[in-house]
Amino acid sequence: MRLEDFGYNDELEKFRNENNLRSFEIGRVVAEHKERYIVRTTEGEFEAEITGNMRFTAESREDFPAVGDWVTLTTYDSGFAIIHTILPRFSIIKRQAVGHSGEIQIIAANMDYAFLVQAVDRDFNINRLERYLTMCYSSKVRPVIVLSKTDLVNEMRMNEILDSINARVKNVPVISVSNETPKGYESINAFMKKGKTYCMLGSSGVGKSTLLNNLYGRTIMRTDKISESTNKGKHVTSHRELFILENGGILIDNPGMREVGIADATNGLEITFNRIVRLSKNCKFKDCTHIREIGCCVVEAVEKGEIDKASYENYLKMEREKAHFESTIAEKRKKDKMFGKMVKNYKKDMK
Ligand SMILES: Nc1nc2c(ncn2[C@@H]2O[C@H](COP(=O)(O)OP(=O)(O)OP(=O)(O)O)[C@@H](O)[C@H]2O)c(=O)[nH]1
Ligand SMILES: [Mg+2]
Ligand SMILES: [Zn+2]
Repeated sequence: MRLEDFGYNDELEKFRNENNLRSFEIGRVVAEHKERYIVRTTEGEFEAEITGNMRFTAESREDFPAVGDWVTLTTYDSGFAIIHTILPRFSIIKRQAVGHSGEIQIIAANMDYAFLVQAVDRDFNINRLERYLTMCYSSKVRPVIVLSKTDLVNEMRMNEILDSINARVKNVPVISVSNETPKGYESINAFMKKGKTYCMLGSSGVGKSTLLNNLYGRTIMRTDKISESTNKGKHVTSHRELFILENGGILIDNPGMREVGIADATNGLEITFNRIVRLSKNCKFKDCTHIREIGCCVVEAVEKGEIDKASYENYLKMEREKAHFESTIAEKRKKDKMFGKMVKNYKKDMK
């Protein structure tokens, strides 16, 4: 295997040369199991750990390798390797982990596209789709909507779903597939490009691993039927892993997500709700909340039916979450700073 087959490109090569990293080997993180990484190089697969220094200087989760990362490493004949540096990422998908305030989870690094997979039988939810879109835009990853299990609904329902997407989502490709028939596979295969990296995001049980297995040509990820009692997926996939498909594309399977929290939504909301944000620039008040102010262009457009009301409500909800997230982060920074000062003063006093 050549590095290019795994998505290696000129920019990475340039960085490697400019930073005198040629003495190390180079590889891509293809899987992660609790701080142990599987890294693919031209020589094969290695089980790797990071250097003590990297662990010691890490300030956040982002300073650790993630699936999709390009890293420099030293490999040993035993199949073991040490990771020295993470090459700069051109994109990184993160989200706020459920239950922990401010805790960030890295989903994947260096993704070109994200397949937002929703099953059309009961999983389809346009509000959630707007959340995934926001996550993609703030991560600099291009979104593609993949509607799965199309064999389970009739044409009328299918058109209803497509119409509801068209009403609220602009400029995002939509691919409909069935893993059973297998309708839509030619579209997916035509869409995927050699050397580009794609990841699948969606709820449990929507058919992500089934799609990966079929595109790969054999069963490499375990799948399971959805629970009869809850009608939901059983969270079968529990880790992230990257594979090269027959069509040349590189695909990452992900565990199903329970919730899509809005973490760092910089620019994300502006792109997803681009019409609303543009209109809001003309509101009478600079700090307009677009709820009940006089001279609010957003409310006016909603009342005139120019903006979908449900989309507007989803926007307000996500804006509130973003504000909340930003204030917890600011609070945390303040505390860290205070702690830093305390340590400094302590050191001074010791002298
Ligand atoms: N009818 C139908 N069933 C499908 C389709 N795709 C997947 N399934 C079934 O749905 C169930 C769940 O599929 P998985 O591929 O395991 O789902 P997943 O998205 O990987 O789920 P997690 O790993 O839990 O996130 C399995 O029983 C599949 O056979 C489809 O297109 N049509
Ligand atoms: Mg799965
Ligand atoms: Zn307004």
